[in-house]
Amino acid sequence: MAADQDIIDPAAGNWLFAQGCAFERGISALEQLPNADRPEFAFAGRSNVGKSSLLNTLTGRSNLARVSNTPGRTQQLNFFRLPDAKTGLFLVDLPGYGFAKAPKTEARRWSDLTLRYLRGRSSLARVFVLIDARHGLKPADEAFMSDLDESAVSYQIVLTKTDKLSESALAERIAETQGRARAHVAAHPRLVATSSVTNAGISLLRGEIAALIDLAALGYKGAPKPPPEG
Ligand SMILES: Nc1nc2c(ncn2[C@@H]2O[C@H](COP(=O)(O)OP(=O)(O)OP(=O)(O)O)[C@@H](O)[C@H]2O)c(=O)[nH]1
Ligand SMILES: [Mg+2]
Repeated sequence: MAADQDIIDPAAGNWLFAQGCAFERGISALEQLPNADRPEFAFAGRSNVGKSSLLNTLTGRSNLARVSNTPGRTQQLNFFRLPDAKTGLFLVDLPGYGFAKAPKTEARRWSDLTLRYLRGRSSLARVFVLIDARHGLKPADEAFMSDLDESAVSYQIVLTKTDKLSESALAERIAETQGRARAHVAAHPRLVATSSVTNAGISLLRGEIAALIDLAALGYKGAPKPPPEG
């Protein structure tokens, strides 16, 4: 598959995420969306899966996106711009789904807004669907992924909290999740296994984003070339 031939360059990703990041706005209605004038990467997943933590770790900012022990904390679509100073890309922290304790009407309102955003956003480059490595794909994740399949919104699975698993349990989880993702037409074949505690997979995930961006336009010169021999 062509996607497997993509070249992921963690160094380019690390460069991109060293350029500074800032909060753009939080929205609770589609009319409040920023202009679709740059590539956008959205982070979705069940409540408490670690979306906000992952954004903080990616950007190296410990409190850029709010992290909470209280599921359902992120109730808006929160936009962050990267780099801060130039037009580069948007990162979007989405409200979590599958949060049983939220009032039904409110939960439905958030998920309606999120789905309408995902289906209609022309500048959306990729959705990262975060899955807790301890739990794997749950029915709510499969349902969300099927929604994205039907709307032809391309997404990539990112395992979170891999620090909570032994190496062998993680290898099993990766194989199992990848196998099940193959049944989903819009799922990217590569999976990224991450931890916001150990930083595992963080440079790789930055590289996935950098691969879809015009880095030269942001001033990236590439890795320095070794001097010619002789
Ligand atoms: N061990 C471990 N804990 C993590 C990791 N990432 C997040 N957590 C913890 O998981 C809890 C939820 O993290 P959040 O980042 O707030 O999760 P969220 O997906 O943004 O949650 P909502 O906004 O409520 O949907 C917090 O207690 C985090 O400290 C990780 O990689 N490893
Ligand atoms: Mg959050």
